[in-house]
Amino acid sequence: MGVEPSRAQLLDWRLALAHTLREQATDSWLDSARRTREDGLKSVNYLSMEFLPGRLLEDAAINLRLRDSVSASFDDLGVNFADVVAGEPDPALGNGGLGRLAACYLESMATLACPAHGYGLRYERGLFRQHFEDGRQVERPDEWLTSGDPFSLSRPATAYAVPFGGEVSDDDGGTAWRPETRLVAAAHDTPVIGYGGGWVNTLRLWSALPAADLLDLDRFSAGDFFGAAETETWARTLSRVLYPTDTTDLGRRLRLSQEHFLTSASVQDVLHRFLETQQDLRRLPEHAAIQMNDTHPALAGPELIRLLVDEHGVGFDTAADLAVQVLGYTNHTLLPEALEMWPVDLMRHLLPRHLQIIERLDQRVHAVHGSAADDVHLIEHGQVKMGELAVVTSHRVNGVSALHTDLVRRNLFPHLEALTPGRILNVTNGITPRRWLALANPALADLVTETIGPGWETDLDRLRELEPHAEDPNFLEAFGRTKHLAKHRLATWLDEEHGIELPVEALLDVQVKRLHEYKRQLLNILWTVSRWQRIKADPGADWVPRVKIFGGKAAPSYTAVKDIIRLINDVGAVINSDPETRERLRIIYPPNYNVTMAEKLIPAADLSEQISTAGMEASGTGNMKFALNGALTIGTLDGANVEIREEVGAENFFLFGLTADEVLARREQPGHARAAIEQSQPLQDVLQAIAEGTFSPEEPARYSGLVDHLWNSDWFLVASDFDAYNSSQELVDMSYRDPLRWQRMAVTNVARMGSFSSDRAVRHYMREIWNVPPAQ
Ligand code: 26W
Repeated sequence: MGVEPSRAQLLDWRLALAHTLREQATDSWLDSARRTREDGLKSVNYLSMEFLPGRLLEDAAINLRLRDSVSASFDDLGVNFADVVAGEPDPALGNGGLGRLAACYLESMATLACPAHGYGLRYERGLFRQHFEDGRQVERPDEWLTSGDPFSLSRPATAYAVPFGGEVSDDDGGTAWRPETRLVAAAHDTPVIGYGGGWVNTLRLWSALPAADLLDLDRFSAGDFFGAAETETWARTLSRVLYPTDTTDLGRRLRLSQEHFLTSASVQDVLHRFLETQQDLRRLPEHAAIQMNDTHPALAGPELIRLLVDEHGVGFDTAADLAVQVLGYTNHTLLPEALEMWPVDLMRHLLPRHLQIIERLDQRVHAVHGSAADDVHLIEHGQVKMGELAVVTSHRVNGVSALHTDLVRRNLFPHLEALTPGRILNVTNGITPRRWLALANPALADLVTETIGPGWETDLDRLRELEPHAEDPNFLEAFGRTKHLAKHRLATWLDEEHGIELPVEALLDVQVKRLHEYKRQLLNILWTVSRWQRIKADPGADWVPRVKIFGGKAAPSYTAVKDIIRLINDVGAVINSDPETRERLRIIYPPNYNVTMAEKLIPAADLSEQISTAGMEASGTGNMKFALNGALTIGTLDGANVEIREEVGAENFFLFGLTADEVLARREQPGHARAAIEQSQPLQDVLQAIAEGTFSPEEPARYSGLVDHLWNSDWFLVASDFDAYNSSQELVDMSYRDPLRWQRMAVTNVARMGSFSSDRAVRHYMREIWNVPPAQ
């Protein structure tokens, strides 16, 4: 860094650490790439519009097995390792579950020595920074690159031209696409270090640059300076910002351009790397697998076909068959508003050649399957259906939990399932135990190693060996101490970062995830008001002190949940300042929930809130992180909750609520919400208080719309599940009053989380989808 150690600032030490760790990883990084090339190993290409890697340096030190020596070295230098890594930005290049899953999977692929590239966009601005003003969410830009990106390398020699717009013409020489413009995709590589450092893969993020010759000199010399720079401006805009929504398909031209930019640059790079060692394109499926992380990269099919046909002279049918063999598609949501559909006109304007290919694929499905495919349409009502396109161009389609995959088969793609039975399979999500236990919860990680020995980090099923210790009071004592330590670490962090005081002796009841009506943060805050009212009604009772911790961002345009954020903060303002109750009930909502905050919050939690309307949370992965860190779950039979409960045992899980089928039935009942409210006095009392402005005295009617909506609509069945949720919460209190019982349940949860390792999930993909043999 060209800095005197004696004069170095924390930032200098952090940049120096990044370069030092990257250097430590470089030999394996080069060796992994060489072995893949020279041994002709098949490699995986994971295409995702989102990656949420979190801070990289401490994780890299752990995976290089250098954490202790790095912190010791800093001690020798009189520098605090924790302060050095605390300054590292948390690249928010994703919205939530989908982006974090991609990061866990990349780390597991490297740990399993599965040759792989992650492909994404290097947004200059990640997901907005969340602030609260007067209890309301305010979004601020996230300039994560200002303090540099020292762990990655820009690859000026690796760049591809990505065409947009223009015309396609058919002549006897075949089809020619004359694009209106081209943008340049420039590569930035970040090493993905496997645990142990023996294998290192690459996360390649593209940023958009104007093609050199794009400054329109004619328009420039004609004085039309803006016109001249238009394409340049557009280029800079393309990889400027991540779309901050994780449920609504906004159908914006820029979003489609970003998706095309990602898939085209990535597929071109996959073909380029293949042709480095191979000639016969028909052998591509033996050397490359491409996984589409939801429909956002679903243009990968048409793009691969385009390149094979237009640039490599392969026949259309051969190209289409090759694409199916190479591609896999993972679906992460059933929400209708999240299923991407692109207007045919927009596709024709931006990607005329791709539209042509999609139309031909649609014809081909009908030619091949005849009337059996009558209900299959890649284009319908003037919209290109990206889900159907992804399925038709993939040899395997998977859901992300057993329940979700069943619903994908039955409700989302029943006609496609019928066409090709067995194409849709389940691969339940997973999480990496390196970041979510070894890094986030060192005290518990050390206790596990002391108790069952090392090695669990890459063989998580070994946690089962903890189970017998659940009967040992000394072990339970030690286990309890790790939770207490995590609570104190959180208290220090909340105080330093947010000036928030945390009562560490209380039951920490945590709900952290994106704000969405189906995740039912509303049910949680309504129950909290009810608990407050009951404490005030009976202050002498033996209430279990609780802290309700919320965390999560709302998509900027999602007003309904922005009201819920405000309600949580408004209720918090009243309850936290109520002398009668504040020692027994508190609400904490630190702004700007992200991977780093999750690493602080999750190890400290006693109770994990996984309370979505059954059938709507595809899987969840936070649920797994909490259980792995010894929190007990209160939840519905939704997503991976179902499988977590099967693993940990019904007696170690606080279940409540309607099942997915009961939800569908209840929605059919007119006035189901009113009926549920009228049956629940506690809920009526809560809605009464909110409606009359108890938490918004300066604007009593602030939440009247929200309350009306509950009485008259309640699509997410908050009212119908309220009493069951309340009874389950009382069971939680009862269990918590018996610390040994609670600890036993908590230890059993930890011991039974082995199958939710992302190593298990990636091995499943390697075997059933990517057909990549485990590395020697
Ligand atoms: C088009 C806008 C958009 C952007 C992102 C639509 C949908 C998404 C994602 C698919 C939403 C998402 O993150 N889904 C979550 O994926 C996780 C990983 O599989 C699951 O665990 C969560 O249940 C699911 O909500």
